[in-house]
Amino acid sequence: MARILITSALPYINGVKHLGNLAGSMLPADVYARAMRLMGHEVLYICATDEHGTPAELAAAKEGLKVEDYCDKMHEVQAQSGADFKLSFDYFGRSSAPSNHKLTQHFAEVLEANGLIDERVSKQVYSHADGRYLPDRYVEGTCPNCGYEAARGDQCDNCDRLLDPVDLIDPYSAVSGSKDVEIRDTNHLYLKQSDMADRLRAWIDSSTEWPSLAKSISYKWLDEGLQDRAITRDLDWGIPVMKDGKPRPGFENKVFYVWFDAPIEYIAATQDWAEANNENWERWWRKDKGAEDVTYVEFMGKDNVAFHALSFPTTIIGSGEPWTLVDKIKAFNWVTWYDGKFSTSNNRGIFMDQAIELAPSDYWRWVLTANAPEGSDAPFTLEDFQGRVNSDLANVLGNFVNRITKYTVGKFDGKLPDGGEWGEAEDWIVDELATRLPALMEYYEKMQFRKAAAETRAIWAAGNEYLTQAAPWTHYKTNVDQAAIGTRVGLNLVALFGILAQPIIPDAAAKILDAIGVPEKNRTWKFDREDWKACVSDILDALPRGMEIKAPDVLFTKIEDDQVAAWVERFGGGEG
Ligand code: B3M
Ligand code: ZN
Repeated sequence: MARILITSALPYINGVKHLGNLAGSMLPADVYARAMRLMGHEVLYICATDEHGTPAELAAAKEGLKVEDYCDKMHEVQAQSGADFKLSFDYFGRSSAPSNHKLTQHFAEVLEANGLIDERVSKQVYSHADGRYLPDRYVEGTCPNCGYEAARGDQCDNCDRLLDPVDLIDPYSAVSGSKDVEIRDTNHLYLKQSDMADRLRAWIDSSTEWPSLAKSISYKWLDEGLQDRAITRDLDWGIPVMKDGKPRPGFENKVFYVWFDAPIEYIAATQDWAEANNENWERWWRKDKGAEDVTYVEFMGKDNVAFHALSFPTTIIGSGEPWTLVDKIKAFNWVTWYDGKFSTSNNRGIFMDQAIELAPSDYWRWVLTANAPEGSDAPFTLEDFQGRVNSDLANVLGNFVNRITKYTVGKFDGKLPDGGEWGEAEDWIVDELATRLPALMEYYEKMQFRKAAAETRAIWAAGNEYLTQAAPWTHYKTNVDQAAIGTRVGLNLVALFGILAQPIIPDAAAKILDAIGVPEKNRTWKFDREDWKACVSDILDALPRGMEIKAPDVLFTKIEDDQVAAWVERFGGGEG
């Protein structure tokens, strides 16, 4: 049994997330957390809202709210979305929490003591009209890299290049729109990432378990030459910059940069989890206090890799303290809305709060996992959504479960039948499962989610094939025993399908397992991996003969063409 710490990138506070955000960090982290728990590992899955920085301030201003109030409100909204999508966080924290203030200030202090932070004069955009400096997203202008005209000061949405506001061509204030801006000198703290480049490269070289996307992005950054980064900003909202327990002189109107404090929140949220649950956070995060055997896995979209593979490790390693360092980074490409971007302003794409009104969370979870943007960007289309729900869930899984449970209720009095001889069809399904089940376990362990979903579906399809071969319904009149074994194995397959479906479609899985009456303790994935054939044979005869089973209520409702048409109308479709 291992101990696995899982974090997913912290969703920005500035609005409900769209399906692409969900698919590229929180959902796969949840699926992984659930799978690892089923395997019997001790799992801690931590997430939080990312509440600082210009996105929060801008969004609050737009709603006419004080930023604190805006964050209170949106934290609740996001926590609700997480619950609606059955994201099984052990704790969903807030980066504005006092614990994160304290810890962020602590890291800054030790990094400075270790010579990894220094104070430098830096160039900032100052707006006369607004009477203030304009950090990050407070400035917009033309991207120096690709020429996109509405690039934000921190990053270009068109080419994804990270930017410094002073690099923008024709900058203007995002607050007032004013072009009356100038570049002024002001002091900021810098994290000396360049000093750490060699150590980071050696560490990444030795980190053999990172999936390829995160690794290749990290090397790209290292090869381009790691830059030192300013970790403070001219803002009011955020974590104050201190020195010897007092506001740092010259930094009274500055706070830490959101990207400095956000990853530290992974630790601070664990502290808050421990506090709330009478648990011990150090055994997850301090190698000197019991965390030496923790495997730490981070989930995120590809634009977050640099911060997690280089900046945050600079904080962790540079502190010289025995903190847990990430072991595996699982990064994702983008989910696109048809062949373009999700966009709130252009009304393209579906957001989490809307999605949950249209269809149950399992439907979205299934499609977004089966179509996870792993090898490349993956388009989401409503037509594909309909196709996968109707075919994979309703036809392949739902029909199987319905057919065999209803048959049992009708022909065997709702009891798991005894009798019958093991035959060719049973040998066939044992062989099939004895290769597919270990493959499925491996896909989960390697965090290959598309393959895990495809294998799950293939196992359901094999069940259908088994029923075709065993055909209990045709044997019933002439040979009840023959019908009995087909039905019995079929019901055991239903139980297995429910057990295997839990990480991706937890609600439907629970419905199936409840109907079959599988007790909680038997829903795990503690398979005997030494001998898969024996293990599978046991699985197919696991339910006690004579036990009472029910047919579950309708598991999946098919999505009709006119529903899809209405959704396309509302959310935009392929034409955009
Ligand atoms: N909030 C960026 C994002 O949502 C950021 C992630 C922080 S993870 C520490 O893409
Ligand atoms: Zn650009």
